[in-house]
Parts: sequence; C-alpha cells; structure tokens
Amino acid sequence: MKAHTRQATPARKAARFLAAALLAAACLLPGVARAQALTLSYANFPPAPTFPCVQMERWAEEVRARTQGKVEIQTYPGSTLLGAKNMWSGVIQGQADIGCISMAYQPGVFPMMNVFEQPLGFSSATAASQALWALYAAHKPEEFSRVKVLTLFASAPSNIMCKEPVTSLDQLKGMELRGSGGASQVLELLGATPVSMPASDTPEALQKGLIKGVLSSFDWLKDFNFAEYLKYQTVTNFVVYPFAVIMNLDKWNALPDDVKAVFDGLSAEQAEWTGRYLDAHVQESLDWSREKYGIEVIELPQAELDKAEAALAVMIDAWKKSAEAKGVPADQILAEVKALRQKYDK
Ligand code: DTR
Repeated sequence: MKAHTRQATPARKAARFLAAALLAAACLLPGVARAQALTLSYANFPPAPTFPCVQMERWAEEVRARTQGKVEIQTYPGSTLLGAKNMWSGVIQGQADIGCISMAYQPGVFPMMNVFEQPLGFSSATAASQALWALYAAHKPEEFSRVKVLTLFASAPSNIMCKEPVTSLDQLKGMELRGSGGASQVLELLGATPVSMPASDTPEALQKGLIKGVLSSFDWLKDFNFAEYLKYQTVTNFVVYPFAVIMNLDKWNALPDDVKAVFDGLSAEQAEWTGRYLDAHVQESLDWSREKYGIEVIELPQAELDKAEAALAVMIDAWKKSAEAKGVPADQILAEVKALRQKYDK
C-alpha cells in the first residue's frame, strides 16, 4: 500500500495541480470574457432626453444584444466627450470612437448629402431618414470617406416656436430666430434675422433674450422645456435636419468581421427606428405642451404657405450650383431624392 501510495504521489500531485488549474481557469473565465469585451466610446452633443441621444442608447442596446456582450458601447450624451462643433474632427482624430453629427452645423462639408437641408417637402422624420440612408447607400459619397458611416437619420420638419404669435410671413421681418444650415437660409429668405447655433446652445440664447424663438421640430417643446417660454407654434413644415453617426476609420477597420456585420446590419433599421421614434415623440411633445403650458398652435393660410414655397425655391438652385462646383451630379441626385420622397413619404 505504502509503495503504491508513494508511487501514486506524483500522479496525485498532477491531479491536484490539474484541479487547481481548472478551478483557477473557471474563476478567471468571466474576467477573461470581460477583458475581451471591446468597449467603444460614443459621443453625442445634445442633452440625454433628446432624440439623437435616445437613438444612441437604443443602438448601444442592440449592439450589446446582437454581439452577445462582445461589444460594450460607452455613451457620452450632452457634449460630455465632444461638442456639436468638434464632433466631426474629434471622431476623425479618434477622441471618440463613434459620434453623432448634425450636418447643418458643418457648412460646406457635405456637398451631396446636404441636399436634405433643402426645402424638399418631406413631411415626416421617418420618410426623410429612410430616404437619407437610401441615397447614402446608393452613392457612398466621397465626403464621408474619412469615416465609417454607421447610420443616418433626419429630424422632423421644422416649425416656428416663438414668444409672439406668428400668423403671417410679414411678421417674420427682422425677427431674430435660431436656425442652422438650411433652416437659417429659410429664415433669411423669409426676411427674418437668422442666428446660427447648435441645438445645445439654444436654451441659453433664449434665456438671455438673444433670440425670440426657433425654427426647429416640435420635439424641442418638451425636451428643452421650450413650451414654458415659447407659447406660440406656427406650423410651417419647412426643412428637416440631416444627421450622421460616424465611426473612426482605424477603429472600424480593426473590428472583427462578425462585429462589422452586426453594425452594418443595423444601419437602415436604425434610420427607420429613429424616424418613427421622433415622429411619435413630436406628437407626444405637442400634447404634453398643450396640457402643461396651454401652447397655441397656429396654422398659416394656404396662400402664406405658397408664398413661402415660392420664396424658398431659390435655395434648391443655389444648392445645385454649389454641389455641381464640387463634382456632385446635382440634377440626378435631386431627381433621386424626389423619387425617394415619393416612395417613403406616403
Ligand atoms: N432642429 C434641428 C435638429 C434637431 C431636432 N431635434 C433635436 C434635438 C437635439 C438636437 C438637434 C435636434 C437642430 O436645430 O439642430
């Protein structure tokens, strides 16, 4: 027995070693899995309750679920990592892995895609977002070649939210209203004084009395609590604002293929999801504002809307000229966008 025990000792040692090793490995496994989870930062500029951030959280959730936890998205709403103005360069330089930009805040950078800042008559965020993604997917324009585009979406059509009731276009003459990109051109053409600034700077400008109101979508009434100060809503359904979610190219290139497939698989779906969310949220925001602050919604007479449409037509010609100067086949793009609007904007 003794001899047998003695002879068995190395084997037992080996068994004990193996058991200890297995136990250690078992204890370590979750840690290993966690260490292997890839964390990506995602920067956004407006406050967390606004729609660009709501869609960001939804996308992050979907990525977690569809990669079975392999990819973790760390979100930074409210300009905590990058602000509206440095989002584009910040993502290109890698200060954030992913970022959400409003194209209207980067004038001249997107000659093709800012066809969506023109008065094309989109009546919902859903249709505009679907059309935006479809146009991008068909052309993959050069202007986005320095980043990976993960998704695109558009705001809902813009309306005038004001301290005073605006019942005719004449009243806009000289009035300071906030709008960026296409929206600021709209204001200018209608005789107002546009004050350009990112959404995130607007509440302060309003409180300081620098502006009388804004040209934006009605989600702002609730999300920025503007219904408290801006009691009069004039329905104009002017331009939408196009957005892009972009990723640092090196970070994208380094992703495993299965993760790339998950991100690509989400692009069109996320565009539509965001549009639908926003359209429903605009309605909710209006209802909330009526109930809480008794806002007044003003419908302009058709003759006024026709007058506005005629005044804004020059914007499209101006876009065509500047796009063509940068090598964009403007007539063809415009025709495609109009066809996409008919397809999606039922
Ligand atoms: N109106 C555009 C886009 C926009 C609409 N809702 C939000 C919320 C947060 C940021 C931007 C937007 C704009 O003024 O930027």
